[in-house]
Amino acid sequence: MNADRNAEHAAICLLLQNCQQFCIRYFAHPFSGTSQFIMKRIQSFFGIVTISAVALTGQAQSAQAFDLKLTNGVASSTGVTSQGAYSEYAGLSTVKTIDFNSGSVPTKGFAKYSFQSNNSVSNVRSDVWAPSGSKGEVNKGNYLAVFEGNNVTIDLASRVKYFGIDWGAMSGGNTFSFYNGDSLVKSYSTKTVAPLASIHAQQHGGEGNGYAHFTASNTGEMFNRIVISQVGGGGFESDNHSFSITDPTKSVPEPGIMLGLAAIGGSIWSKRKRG
Ligand SMILES: [Ca+2]
Ligand SMILES: [Ca+2]
Repeated sequence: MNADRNAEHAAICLLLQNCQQFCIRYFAHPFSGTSQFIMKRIQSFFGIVTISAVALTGQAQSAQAFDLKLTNGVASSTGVTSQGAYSEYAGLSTVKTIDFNSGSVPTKGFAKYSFQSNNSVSNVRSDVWAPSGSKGEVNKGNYLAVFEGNNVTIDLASRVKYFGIDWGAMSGGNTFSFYNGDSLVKSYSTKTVAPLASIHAQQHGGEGNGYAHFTASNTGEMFNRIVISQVGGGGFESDNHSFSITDPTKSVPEPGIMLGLAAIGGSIWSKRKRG
């Protein structure tokens, strides 16, 4: 009996957590008024502590290597489509985002940016080569550009599991390197990513654009330094960098998963009414 009860609690905990993350993703708020009322009634009925779901989620998704996924990204949290694509996870409280719209790179705070060489060619700028929006829209804001002979190092105040980046006008030789201190954890180049891009922006002559999500699967792969460099001709254009100490990709289920979890919750609810 205890095992059954624990399984029910675990399923409902997961449902509650995922409902919260669903609301963050689609309503840019942890709970809308209606969903908050429903959540409180469910919690009251089952007497549940939602922290249990965090542990359950972690157990359910563990064996995975350092990963790269490319999506189209989304509009800004306020629906603006002329500032490039943002991470689907940018609305989470655990995710920090840098949009470069101040006109320069941050040199203090959680993420400190520095150019290897202070030539004026690699810089924060605004022009037609800015990474596009999630549907290929022209980005009219400032973005980060790096060219051959230079690179940008991002030093982080603590190790993170997640880095997201609007990567635009993909050119051969764009390179990412992830470090833990001085130890290289992982490296990626255009060759790996460009074939995955589904946006081919007209303003970039058809070059690939997309939102890249880099995630470490365990603490051993966490990183605190990222180097963005350009090998050869062309430029490395990026915008809307997002960082998270935890892995946000594991906390936001797709709508289909939400429906499945809702079905589990409904089944348990019916069972309780009958029993
Ligand atoms: Ca920007
Ligand atoms: Ca480029």
